[in-house]
Amino acid sequence: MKLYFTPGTCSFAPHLAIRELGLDVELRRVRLGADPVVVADGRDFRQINPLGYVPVLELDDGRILTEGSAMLLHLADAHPDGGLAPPAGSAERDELHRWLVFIGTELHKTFSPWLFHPEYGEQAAQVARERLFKRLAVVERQLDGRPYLLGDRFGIADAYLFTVVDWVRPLKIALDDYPHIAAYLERVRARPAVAEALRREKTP
Ligand SMILES: N[C@@H](CCC(=O)N[C@@H](CS)C(=O)NCC(=O)O)C(=O)O
Repeated sequence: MKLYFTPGTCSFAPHLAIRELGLDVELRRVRLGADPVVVADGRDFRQINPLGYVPVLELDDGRILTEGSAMLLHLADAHPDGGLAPPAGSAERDELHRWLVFIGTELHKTFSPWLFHPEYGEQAAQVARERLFKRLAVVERQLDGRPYLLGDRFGIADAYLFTVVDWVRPLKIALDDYPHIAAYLERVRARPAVAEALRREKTP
């Protein structure tokens, strides 16, 4: 399995799930931009993902998966003993799907591109921040009394939530009004798999 990734981006979510599951993976670093390239060999990354974005997961059978949530579900379902997702057909699984879609559409795509690209202008960033705060309030309520998004157990939704909400750090967004989220980020950050994934991304 190969993971095309860029440090500091949403590709950390499938990477974290891979480390939580203790799987082997070859990391391929991608330099994003107008002409994204695979750093190791200078290949045009659009040959792998025509839209030029990470993450991309290349499976051992040669299949290429794009879309982080699809990768997370694939990883959890291929390794059910890892306990990163509730079984298909359960009410908990419905909740997982709901949260993955919420994180992808309401959080991830509010943070990025609007808060990371100054070229959109301060007005767009302000609208995005207001949108984000309303959505963080929903997460804050969910985390009240729950160590992880779906309850007592870390799962793939947490890999994704941690990855995107931790962008408050580079963006210098204070979490004073969101104490449960702040505690949650530290709880997830303390997991050995996070340290392992960060270490591997420095020296892939
Ligand atoms: N829908 C994709 C979005 C992935 C995405 O937004 N990737 C960002 C990094 S967080 C990226 O590579 N952006 C560069 C670009 O779009 O050119 C997914 O959920 O996997």
